[in-house]
Amino acid sequence: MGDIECIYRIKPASKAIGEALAAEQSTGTWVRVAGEREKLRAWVKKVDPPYIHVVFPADLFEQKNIPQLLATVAGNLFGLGSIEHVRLEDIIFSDNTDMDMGMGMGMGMGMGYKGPKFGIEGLRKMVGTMENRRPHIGTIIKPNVGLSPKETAELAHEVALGGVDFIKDDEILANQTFCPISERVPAVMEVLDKVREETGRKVLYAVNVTSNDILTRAQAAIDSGARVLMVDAVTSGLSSIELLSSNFNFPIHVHRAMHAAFTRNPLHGISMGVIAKIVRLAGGDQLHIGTTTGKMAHDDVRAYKNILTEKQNIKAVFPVLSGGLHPGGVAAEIDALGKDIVLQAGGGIHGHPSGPRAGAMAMKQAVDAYMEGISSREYAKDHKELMAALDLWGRTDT
Ligand code: CAP
Ligand code: MG
Repeated sequence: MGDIECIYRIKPASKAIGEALAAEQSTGTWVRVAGEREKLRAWVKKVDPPYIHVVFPADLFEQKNIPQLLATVAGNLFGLGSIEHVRLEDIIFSDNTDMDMGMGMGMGMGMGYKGPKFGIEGLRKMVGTMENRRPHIGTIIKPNVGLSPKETAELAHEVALGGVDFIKDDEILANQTFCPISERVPAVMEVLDKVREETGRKVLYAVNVTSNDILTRAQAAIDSGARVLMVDAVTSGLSSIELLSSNFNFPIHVHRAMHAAFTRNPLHGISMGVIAKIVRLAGGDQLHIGTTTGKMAHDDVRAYKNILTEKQNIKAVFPVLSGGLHPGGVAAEIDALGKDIVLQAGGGIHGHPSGPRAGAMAMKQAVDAYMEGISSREYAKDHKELMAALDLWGRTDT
Protein backbone atom coordinates (compact mmCIF):
# COMPACT_ATOMS: atom_id res chain seq x y z
CA MET A 1 0.00 0.00 0.00
CA GLY A 2 1.48 3.33 -0.97
CA ASP A 3 1.31 6.95 0.10
CA ILE A 4 -1.40 9.25 -1.30
CA GLU A 5 -0.47 12.52 -3.00
CA CYS A 6 -3.09 15.25 -3.22
CA ILE A 7 -3.00 18.33 -5.39
CA TYR A 8 -4.79 21.35 -3.96
CA ARG A 9 -5.48 24.59 -5.76
CA ILE A 10 -5.19 27.03 -2.84
CA LYS A 11 -4.97 30.67 -1.91
CA PRO A 12 -2.54 31.59 -0.53
CA ALA A 13 -0.32 28.93 -2.14
CA SER A 14 2.59 29.11 0.31
CA LYS A 15 4.73 26.47 2.01
CA ALA A 16 3.51 27.69 5.40
CA ILE A 17 -0.14 27.26 4.42
CA GLY A 18 0.69 23.90 2.90
CA GLU A 19 2.33 22.80 6.12
CA ALA A 20 -0.63 24.04 8.17
CA LEU A 21 -2.98 22.04 5.93
CA ALA A 22 -0.75 18.95 6.12
CA ALA A 23 -0.55 19.16 9.91
CA GLU A 24 -4.30 19.62 10.34
CA GLN A 25 -5.01 16.68 8.08
CA SER A 26 -2.60 14.29 9.75
CA THR A 27 -0.92 14.18 13.17
CA GLY A 28 -0.92 17.92 13.92
CA THR A 29 -3.22 20.70 15.00
CA TRP A 30 -2.83 24.50 15.29
CA VAL A 31 -0.14 24.14 17.92
CA ARG A 32 2.65 21.57 18.34
CA VAL A 33 1.86 19.08 21.05
CA ALA A 34 4.18 16.54 22.66
CA GLY A 35 4.27 13.06 21.20
CA GLU A 36 3.15 13.84 17.65
CA ARG A 37 3.91 10.80 15.49
CA GLU A 38 6.29 12.08 12.78
CA LYS A 39 5.84 8.96 10.62
CA LEU A 40 2.16 9.83 10.29
CA ARG A 41 2.73 13.47 9.42
CA ALA A 42 1.62 14.58 5.98
CA TRP A 43 4.17 16.80 4.21
CA VAL A 44 4.38 19.37 1.45
CA LYS A 45 6.01 17.84 -1.63
CA LYS A 46 5.75 20.83 -3.96
CA VAL A 47 4.59 24.45 -3.95
CA ASP A 48 3.65 25.37 -7.51
CA PRO A 49 1.26 28.34 -7.21
CA PRO A 50 -1.70 28.23 -7.32
CA TYR A 51 -1.15 24.55 -6.45
CA ILE A 52 0.46 22.70 -3.60
CA HIS A 53 1.14 18.97 -3.49
CA VAL A 54 0.73 17.23 -0.14
CA VAL A 55 1.73 13.63 0.53
CA PHE A 56 -0.16 11.58 3.12
CA PRO A 57 1.68 8.52 4.52
CA ALA A 58 -0.05 5.24 3.73
CA ASP A 59 -0.24 4.31 7.43
CA LEU A 60 -2.66 7.19 8.01
CA PHE A 61 -5.34 5.25 6.18
CA GLU A 62 -7.52 2.32 7.18
CA GLN A 63 -8.14 -0.22 4.41
CA LYS A 64 -11.44 0.20 2.54
CA ASN A 65 -12.59 3.11 4.68
CA ILE A 66 -13.75 5.80 2.23
CA PRO A 67 -15.21 8.15 4.88
CA GLN A 68 -11.88 8.17 6.75
CA LEU A 69 -9.98 8.62 3.50
CA LEU A 70 -12.08 11.70 2.68
CA ALA A 71 -11.95 13.07 6.22
CA THR A 72 -8.17 12.93 5.89
CA VAL A 73 -7.63 14.44 2.42
CA ALA A 74 -10.82 16.52 2.21
CA GLY A 75 -11.79 17.35 5.76
CA ASN A 76 -11.21 20.27 8.11
CA LEU A 77 -8.86 21.96 5.62
CA PHE A 78 -11.80 23.53 3.77
CA GLY A 79 -12.70 25.47 6.89
CA LEU A 80 -9.28 26.73 7.98
CA GLY A 81 -9.46 30.49 8.48
CA SER A 82 -5.95 31.00 7.12
CA ILE A 83 -7.07 29.66 3.72
CA GLU A 84 -9.11 31.96 1.48
CA HIS A 85 -10.23 29.15 -0.82
CA VAL A 86 -9.02 25.66 -1.64
CA ARG A 87 -10.03 22.91 -4.06
CA LEU A 88 -8.90 19.28 -4.04
CA GLU A 89 -8.03 18.90 -7.74
CA ASP A 90 -6.60 15.39 -7.80
CA ILE A 91 -5.79 12.41 -5.64
CA ILE A 92 -2.95 10.16 -6.76
CA PHE A 93 -2.92 6.68 -5.32
CA SER A 94 0.51 5.18 -5.56
CA ASP A 95 1.47 1.66 -4.78
CA ASN A 96 4.93 0.25 -4.28
CA THR A 97 3.89 -2.99 -5.92
CA ASP A 98 3.68 -3.74 -9.65
CA MET A 99 -0.11 -3.47 -9.39
CA ASP A 100 0.14 0.28 -9.89
CA MET A 101 0.06 0.83 -13.63
CA GLY A 102 1.74 4.16 -13.01
CA MET A 103 -1.52 6.00 -13.40
CA GLY A 104 -2.26 6.49 -9.78
CA MET A 105 -4.92 3.88 -9.22
CA GLY A 106 -2.78 0.97 -8.11
CA MET A 107 -3.08 1.93 -4.50
CA GLY A 108 -6.72 1.02 -4.73
CA MET A 109 -5.65 -2.59 -4.79
CA GLY A 110 -3.28 -1.89 -1.91
CA MET A 111 -6.21 -0.54 0.11
CA GLY A 112 -8.35 -3.57 -0.61
CA TYR A 113 -10.63 -1.94 -3.18
CA LYS A 114 -11.54 -4.28 -6.01
CA GLY A 115 -13.20 -1.84 -8.39
CA PRO A 116 -16.25 -2.60 -10.55
CA LYS A 117 -17.51 -6.18 -10.71
CA PHE A 118 -19.08 -5.71 -14.13
CA GLY A 119 -17.91 -2.45 -15.69
CA ILE A 120 -18.25 -1.66 -19.38
CA GLU A 121 -17.51 -5.17 -20.65
CA GLY A 122 -19.81 -6.86 -18.15
CA LEU A 123 -22.69 -4.54 -18.98
CA ARG A 124 -22.10 -4.89 -22.70
CA LYS A 125 -22.21 -8.65 -22.29
CA MET A 126 -25.54 -8.38 -20.41
CA VAL A 127 -27.09 -6.15 -23.09
CA GLY A 128 -25.48 -7.84 -26.10
CA THR A 129 -23.32 -5.05 -27.53
CA MET A 130 -19.91 -6.74 -27.30
CA GLU A 131 -19.66 -6.95 -31.10
CA ASN A 132 -20.98 -3.66 -32.44
CA ARG A 133 -19.79 -1.68 -29.38
CA ARG A 134 -22.38 1.02 -29.96
CA PRO A 135 -23.26 3.43 -27.13
CA HIS A 136 -25.94 2.18 -24.76
CA ILE A 137 -29.20 4.13 -24.62
CA GLY A 138 -30.63 4.85 -21.20
CA THR A 139 -33.65 6.64 -19.86
CA ILE A 140 -35.10 7.89 -16.61
CA ILE A 141 -38.82 7.26 -16.22
CA LYS A 142 -40.46 10.69 -16.45
CA PRO A 143 -42.53 12.09 -14.84
CA ASN A 144 -39.92 11.09 -12.29
CA VAL A 145 -42.26 11.01 -9.28
CA GLY A 146 -45.96 10.47 -8.66
CA LEU A 147 -46.56 7.56 -11.00
CA SER A 148 -48.08 4.34 -9.63
CA PRO A 149 -46.19 1.07 -10.06
CA LYS A 150 -48.54 0.16 -12.91
CA GLU A 151 -48.00 3.48 -14.69
CA THR A 152 -44.25 3.12 -14.21
CA ALA A 153 -44.32 -0.33 -15.77
CA GLU A 154 -46.42 0.89 -18.70
CA LEU A 155 -43.85 3.57 -19.49
CA ALA A 156 -41.00 1.09 -19.04
CA HIS A 157 -42.73 -1.19 -21.54
CA GLU A 158 -43.06 1.63 -24.07
CA VAL A 159 -39.44 2.78 -23.92
CA ALA A 160 -38.14 -0.80 -23.87
CA LEU A 161 -40.08 -1.59 -27.05
CA GLY A 162 -38.79 1.69 -28.46
CA GLY A 163 -35.22 0.49 -28.10
CA VAL A 164 -33.61 1.64 -24.84
CA ASP A 165 -31.04 -0.68 -23.25
CA PHE A 166 -31.34 0.71 -19.75
CA ILE A 167 -34.06 2.21 -17.58
CA LYS A 168 -33.42 3.83 -14.21
CA ASP A 169 -35.40 5.36 -11.40
CA ASP A 170 -34.92 9.10 -11.01
CA GLU A 171 -32.61 10.11 -8.19
CA ILE A 172 -35.49 11.42 -6.09
CA LEU A 173 -37.63 8.31 -6.49
CA ALA A 174 -37.07 5.91 -3.60
CA ASN A 175 -39.79 3.98 -1.74
CA GLN A 176 -42.51 6.63 -1.50
CA THR A 177 -46.05 5.48 -0.71
CA PHE A 178 -47.22 6.31 -4.24
CA CYS A 179 -44.75 3.84 -5.76
CA PRO A 180 -43.35 1.29 -3.30
CA ILE A 181 -40.36 -0.76 -4.46
CA SER A 182 -42.18 -3.98 -3.52
CA GLU A 183 -44.76 -3.21 -6.23
CA ARG A 184 -42.75 -1.11 -8.70
CA VAL A 185 -39.95 -3.61 -9.23
CA PRO A 186 -42.08 -6.70 -9.99
CA ALA A 187 -44.30 -4.64 -12.30
CA VAL A 188 -41.36 -3.28 -14.31
CA MET A 189 -39.45 -6.57 -14.37
CA GLU A 190 -42.56 -8.34 -15.64
CA VAL A 191 -42.86 -6.08 -18.67
CA LEU A 192 -39.11 -6.28 -19.34
CA ASP A 193 -39.33 -10.06 -19.26
CA LYS A 194 -42.14 -9.78 -21.81
CA VAL A 195 -39.99 -7.55 -24.03
CA ARG A 196 -37.22 -10.12 -23.79
CA GLU A 197 -39.57 -12.91 -24.85
CA GLU A 198 -40.99 -10.80 -27.71
CA THR A 199 -37.75 -9.26 -28.99
CA GLY A 200 -34.88 -11.23 -27.48
CA ARG A 201 -33.53 -7.96 -26.10
CA LYS A 202 -32.49 -7.71 -22.45
CA VAL A 203 -33.34 -4.26 -21.07
CA LEU A 204 -31.80 -3.41 -17.69
CA TYR A 205 -33.68 -1.64 -14.90
CA ALA A 206 -31.73 0.11 -12.12
CA VAL A 207 -33.71 0.44 -8.88
CA ASN A 208 -32.82 3.37 -6.65
CA VAL A 209 -31.98 1.88 -3.23
CA THR A 210 -30.89 5.19 -1.71
CA SER A 211 -32.10 5.12 1.91
CA ASN A 212 -31.05 5.26 5.56
CA ASP A 213 -30.44 1.51 5.57
CA ILE A 214 -29.12 0.79 2.13
CA LEU A 215 -28.33 -2.90 2.64
CA THR A 216 -31.86 -3.69 3.84
CA ARG A 217 -33.33 -1.61 1.03
CA ALA A 218 -31.13 -3.27 -1.60
CA GLN A 219 -32.03 -6.74 -0.32
CA ALA A 220 -35.72 -5.84 -0.45
CA ALA A 221 -35.32 -4.60 -4.02
CA ILE A 222 -33.48 -7.78 -4.99
CA ASP A 223 -36.14 -9.90 -3.30
CA SER A 224 -38.67 -8.02 -5.46
CA GLY A 225 -36.71 -8.90 -8.59
CA ALA A 226 -34.16 -6.08 -8.99
CA ARG A 227 -31.08 -7.11 -10.95
CA VAL A 228 -29.36 -3.69 -11.20
CA LEU A 229 -28.96 -1.36 -8.21
CA MET A 230 -28.79 2.44 -8.27
CA VAL A 231 -27.54 4.74 -5.52
CA ASP A 232 -27.34 8.49 -5.04
CA ALA A 233 -23.78 8.09 -3.85
CA VAL A 234 -23.04 11.68 -2.81
CA THR A 235 -26.10 12.09 -0.60
CA SER A 236 -25.64 8.53 0.72
CA GLY A 237 -21.89 8.78 1.19
CA LEU A 238 -19.47 7.30 -1.35
CA SER A 239 -18.91 4.25 0.84
CA SER A 240 -22.48 3.25 -0.06
CA ILE A 241 -21.03 2.03 -3.37
CA GLU A 242 -18.50 -0.21 -1.66
CA LEU A 243 -21.20 -1.49 0.70
CA LEU A 244 -23.42 -2.55 -2.20
CA SER A 245 -20.49 -3.96 -4.15
CA SER A 246 -19.19 -6.09 -1.30
CA ASN A 247 -22.64 -7.39 -0.31
CA PHE A 248 -24.36 -8.05 -3.64
CA ASN A 249 -23.43 -9.30 -7.11
CA PHE A 250 -25.40 -6.88 -9.26
CA PRO A 251 -24.28 -3.91 -11.39
CA ILE A 252 -24.31 -0.56 -9.56
CA HIS A 253 -25.47 2.62 -11.30
CA VAL A 254 -24.08 5.65 -9.48
CA HIS A 255 -26.02 8.91 -9.55
CA ARG A 256 -24.12 11.95 -8.30
CA ALA A 257 -26.90 14.30 -7.16
CA MET A 258 -25.49 17.06 -4.89
CA HIS A 259 -21.98 16.79 -6.37
CA ALA A 260 -22.27 20.27 -7.86
CA ALA A 261 -22.45 21.72 -4.33
CA PHE A 262 -18.68 21.21 -4.20
CA THR A 263 -17.46 20.28 -7.68
CA ARG A 264 -18.75 23.28 -9.62
CA ASN A 265 -16.80 26.16 -8.05
CA PRO A 266 -13.35 26.18 -9.72
CA LEU A 267 -11.78 27.78 -6.65
CA HIS A 268 -13.27 25.93 -3.69
CA GLY A 269 -14.38 22.33 -3.22
CA ILE A 270 -13.50 18.96 -4.73
CA SER A 271 -13.11 18.15 -8.43
CA MET A 272 -15.42 15.62 -10.09
CA GLY A 273 -12.23 13.82 -11.12
CA VAL A 274 -11.57 12.91 -7.48
CA ILE A 275 -15.15 11.63 -7.13
CA ALA A 276 -14.76 9.59 -10.33
CA LYS A 277 -11.58 7.90 -9.06
CA ILE A 278 -13.21 6.96 -5.77
CA VAL A 279 -16.37 5.69 -7.48
CA ARG A 280 -14.21 3.44 -9.69
CA LEU A 281 -12.20 2.11 -6.76
CA ALA A 282 -15.34 1.54 -4.70
CA GLY A 283 -17.00 -0.56 -7.42
CA GLY A 284 -19.44 1.65 -9.32
CA ASP A 285 -20.27 0.10 -12.72
CA GLN A 286 -21.86 3.22 -14.26
CA LEU A 287 -21.37 6.88 -13.24
CA HIS A 288 -22.95 10.14 -14.41
CA ILE A 289 -20.25 12.50 -15.71
CA GLY A 290 -22.31 15.26 -17.39
CA THR A 291 -22.56 16.10 -21.09
CA THR A 292 -21.14 18.43 -23.72
CA THR A 293 -24.58 19.52 -25.00
CA GLY A 294 -27.06 19.07 -22.13
CA LYS A 295 -28.79 21.18 -19.49
CA MET A 296 -26.23 20.97 -16.70
CA ALA A 297 -23.19 23.25 -16.55
CA HIS A 298 -20.64 21.76 -18.95
CA ASP A 299 -17.53 20.48 -17.25
CA ASP A 300 -14.42 18.51 -18.19
CA VAL A 301 -16.35 15.37 -19.12
CA ARG A 302 -13.46 14.04 -21.25
CA ALA A 303 -11.19 14.03 -18.20
CA TYR A 304 -13.80 12.19 -16.14
CA LYS A 305 -14.37 9.65 -18.91
CA ASN A 306 -10.62 9.02 -19.07
CA ILE A 307 -10.41 8.45 -15.32
CA LEU A 308 -13.26 5.94 -15.53
CA THR A 309 -11.89 4.05 -18.53
CA GLU A 310 -8.08 4.36 -18.57
CA LYS A 311 -6.26 1.04 -18.45
CA GLN A 312 -5.87 -0.02 -14.84
CA ASN A 313 -5.76 -3.20 -12.80
CA ILE A 314 -9.47 -2.68 -12.09
CA LYS A 315 -12.39 -2.69 -14.54
CA ALA A 316 -13.51 0.40 -16.45
CA VAL A 317 -16.68 2.21 -15.42
CA PHE A 318 -19.38 2.96 -18.02
CA PRO A 319 -19.55 6.79 -18.30
CA VAL A 320 -23.17 8.00 -18.33
CA LEU A 321 -23.96 11.19 -20.25
CA SER A 322 -27.23 12.58 -18.92
CA GLY A 323 -29.08 15.79 -18.18
CA GLY A 324 -31.01 17.47 -20.99
CA LEU A 325 -29.90 15.02 -23.70
CA HIS A 326 -32.09 14.37 -26.75
CA PRO A 327 -31.66 12.67 -30.16
CA GLY A 328 -30.28 15.84 -31.74
CA GLY A 329 -27.34 15.85 -29.35
CA VAL A 330 -26.29 12.22 -29.85
CA ALA A 331 -23.76 12.80 -32.64
CA ALA A 332 -21.94 15.58 -30.81
CA GLU A 333 -21.67 13.52 -27.63
CA ILE A 334 -20.24 10.50 -29.43
CA ASP A 335 -17.86 12.76 -31.36
CA ALA A 336 -16.66 14.16 -28.04
CA LEU A 337 -16.59 11.06 -25.86
CA GLY A 338 -16.47 8.05 -28.19
CA LYS A 339 -18.79 5.04 -28.24
CA ASP A 340 -18.06 3.52 -24.83
CA ILE A 341 -20.74 5.65 -23.21
CA VAL A 342 -24.33 5.46 -22.03
CA LEU A 343 -26.47 8.16 -23.66
CA GLN A 344 -29.25 8.75 -21.14
CA ALA A 345 -32.30 10.89 -21.82
CA GLY A 346 -35.32 11.45 -19.62
CA GLY A 347 -37.22 14.39 -21.08
CA GLY A 348 -35.45 13.78 -24.39
CA ILE A 349 -37.36 10.49 -24.68
CA HIS A 350 -40.53 10.96 -22.60
CA GLY A 351 -41.10 14.45 -24.01
CA HIS A 352 -41.13 13.31 -27.65
CA PRO A 353 -44.19 14.69 -29.48
CA SER A 354 -45.29 11.17 -30.41
CA GLY A 355 -44.75 9.72 -26.94
CA PRO A 356 -42.08 7.76 -25.07
CA ARG A 357 -41.85 4.80 -27.45
CA ALA A 358 -41.22 7.20 -30.34
CA GLY A 359 -38.71 9.06 -28.17
CA ALA A 360 -36.78 5.86 -27.51
CA MET A 361 -36.93 5.01 -31.21
CA ALA A 362 -35.60 8.47 -32.06
CA MET A 363 -32.63 8.03 -29.71
CA LYS A 364 -31.88 4.60 -31.17
CA GLN A 365 -32.21 5.99 -34.70
CA ALA A 366 -29.78 8.78 -33.85
CA VAL A 367 -27.27 6.20 -32.58
CA ASP A 368 -27.84 3.95 -35.61
CA ALA A 369 -27.29 6.92 -37.90
CA TYR A 370 -23.98 7.64 -36.26
CA MET A 371 -22.87 4.01 -36.37
CA GLU A 372 -23.67 3.95 -40.11
CA GLY A 373 -21.79 7.20 -40.69
CA ILE A 374 -24.91 9.07 -41.80
CA SER A 375 -25.90 12.54 -40.55
CA SER A 376 -28.97 12.54 -38.32
CA ARG A 377 -30.82 14.87 -40.66
CA GLU A 378 -30.19 12.55 -43.62
CA TYR A 379 -31.14 9.45 -41.64
CA ALA A 380 -34.29 11.18 -40.38
CA LYS A 381 -35.67 11.38 -43.92
CA ASP A 382 -36.58 7.69 -43.56
CA HIS A 383 -37.21 7.73 -39.81
CA LYS A 384 -40.09 9.94 -38.78
CA GLU A 385 -39.50 9.61 -35.02
CA LEU A 386 -36.01 11.05 -35.38
CA MET A 387 -37.26 13.74 -37.77
CA ALA A 388 -39.85 14.86 -35.23
CA ALA A 389 -37.22 15.11 -32.48
CA LEU A 390 -34.81 17.08 -34.70
CA ASP A 391 -37.60 19.40 -35.83
CA LEU A 392 -38.54 20.05 -32.19
CA TRP A 393 -35.15 20.21 -30.45
CA GLY A 394 -32.65 20.75 -33.28
CA ARG A 395 -29.42 18.88 -33.77
CA THR A 396 -25.72 19.29 -33.16
CA ASP A 397 -24.18 17.26 -35.96
CA THR A 398 -23.42 18.90 -39.29
C1 CAP B 1 -31.83 13.70 -16.28
C2 CAP B 1 -31.94 13.60 -14.78
C3 CAP B 1 -30.65 13.33 -14.08
C4 CAP B 1 -29.55 14.24 -14.51
C5 CAP B 1 -28.51 14.40 -13.40
C6 CAP B 1 -32.51 14.90 -14.25
O1 CAP B 1 -33.13 13.92 -16.73
O2 CAP B 1 -32.82 12.59 -14.40
O3 CAP B 1 -30.92 13.48 -12.69
O4 CAP B 1 -28.94 13.64 -15.60
O5 CAP B 1 -27.48 15.22 -13.85
O6 CAP B 1 -33.37 14.73 -13.39
O7 CAP B 1 -32.08 15.91 -14.65
P1 CAP B 1 -33.32 14.66 -18.15
P2 CAP B 1 -26.01 14.60 -14.09
O8 CAP B 1 -32.72 13.76 -19.21
O9 CAP B 1 -34.82 14.83 -18.29
O10 CAP B 1 -32.59 15.96 -18.06
O11 CAP B 1 -26.22 13.46 -15.04
O12 CAP B 1 -25.22 15.75 -14.66
O13 CAP B 1 -25.52 14.16 -12.76
MG1 MG C 1 -32.99 13.04 -12.33
